[in-house]
Amino acid sequence: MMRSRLWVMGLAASMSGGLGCGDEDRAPAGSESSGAQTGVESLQPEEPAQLISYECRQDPARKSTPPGAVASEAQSFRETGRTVGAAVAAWRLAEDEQYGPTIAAQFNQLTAENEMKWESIEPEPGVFDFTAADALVTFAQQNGMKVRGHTLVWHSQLPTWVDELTGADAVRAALTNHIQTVVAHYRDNFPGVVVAWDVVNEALNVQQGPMGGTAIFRDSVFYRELGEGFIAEAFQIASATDPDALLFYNDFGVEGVNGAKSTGTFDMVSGLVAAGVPIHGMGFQMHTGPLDQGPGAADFAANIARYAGLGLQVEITEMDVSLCAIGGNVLGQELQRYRYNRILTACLESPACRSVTLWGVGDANSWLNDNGCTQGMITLETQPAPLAFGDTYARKPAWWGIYDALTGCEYQ
Ligand code: 9MR
Repeated sequence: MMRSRLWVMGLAASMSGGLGCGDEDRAPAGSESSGAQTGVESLQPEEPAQLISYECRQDPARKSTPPGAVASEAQSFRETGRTVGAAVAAWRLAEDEQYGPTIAAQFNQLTAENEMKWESIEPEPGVFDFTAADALVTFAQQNGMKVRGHTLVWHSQLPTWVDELTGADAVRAALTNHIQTVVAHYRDNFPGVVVAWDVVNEALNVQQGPMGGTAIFRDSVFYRELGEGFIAEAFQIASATDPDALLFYNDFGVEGVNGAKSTGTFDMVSGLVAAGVPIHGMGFQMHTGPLDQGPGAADFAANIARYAGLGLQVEITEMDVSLCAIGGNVLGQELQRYRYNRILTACLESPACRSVTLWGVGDANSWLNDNGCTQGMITLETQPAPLAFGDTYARKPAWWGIYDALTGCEYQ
C-alpha cells in the first residue's frame, strides 16, 4: 500500500507542478504503518488499482484498463484495426530474437530508423546499397505491414560527398537522382509496401533574437544551393516517380499551434499547398515528456485541425515519452501511460490522422539511450525508458495507455 499512497501524493504534486524525481523512494521509513498522513490519507481508495482508473471520455461507463492488467495473446496494437508503426533497426532484427516477433505481433507499419537515410543508401555518388533497407521492407511484406520511407532529403546523416557539392546544377542532379532511384526501387520491387515517404525532414530551425524566436530555413547544402525551392522540387520529383505514394513533410517542435517554428512550418506547408506542390501530409515527430505540455493534447488537436483544414493528412511519426524529467517510478510510468493516451487520442480522433508511430519498440532500443538522462553537467541515474515495452519486451503501463487510445478510450 505504501507505493500507491505515495503515488497519489506524487501525482497531486506533479499535476500542480511541484514534484521532483523519485519521491516514492524518499519516503521516511515506517511511514506506511504510522497512519499519520492526515488529509492526503483520507483521500485514499482501498485498492491500488482504483487509484489509476479513469473514465473513458467517449463512454463514461467504460473505465481505463488497469495498468498492470495482463494482456491476452490476441490483444495487440494492430488488432485494433488502426495503423500503428514502430521505428525498426535491421541489425536488431537479425540479432535479437524477441524483437522481430514482438514487432510482427503488435505493429502493422514500420519506419526504417536509419537504413533509408542518404548516408546508408547512397554512400558514394550513384552507388546505392539497399541491403539493410530491403531487409526491413521484406520483413514488413512478410508480416503484412506497410512501411513509411524515412527520409529522402535531410541535412543530417548525409554523406560527405553530398555536403561538399557546390553549385545548383550539381546539387539538383544529386537530389533528383537520389529521390528517383530510391523511390523507384521500392515502387518496382515492393509494390504497395512503402506507402508513404518523409520527403523532406526538419528543414526549419529557430533563430533566437532579442525579440524572441524566428523560424528560418536550416542551413544545408540543399538550401544553400537551391534556396527554399528545394522543398517543392523534392516533392515534385518524388510524386513524378511514384504518384501513388503519400508524401510528407516531417519535423519536431511543431506539434503545438504556438511558437515561431510551428508558425513558420504551418506557413511554409500552407504555401506548398497553395502552390499546388504534391504534398499529402504533415508528420509530427512527437518526441516528448510525460507532462501535458510541449504541446498539451488540446493544443496538438488544434494544430492537427489546421493542417486538416489545408486538406492534408497528419501522422504522429516518431513518438516517445522520455521519463528523464520524472524517473521511472510508479508515478513516471503512470504519467507516461496517460500522456501516450491523450496525445494519441488527439491524432486518432481526427479524420485526417493516417497513422501513429512509436520511435522504437523496447526501452533498451531507444535512441534516447545514446545520451541517457544528461542535463548540462549532470547525468541522472534514471533512464529515458520512453517506449511501450520494457527492456525485455514486457508490456509497460504505457502499452495500456496506447491500447486504450486505439480502442476509443481517452482517459479523463
Ligand atoms: O533514432 C535515430 C538514431 O538511431 C540516429 O542515431 C539519429 C541520427 O540523427 O537519428 C535518429 O532518428 C531521428 C530521425 O531520423 C529524425 N527525427 C529525430 C530522430 C531522433 O534523433
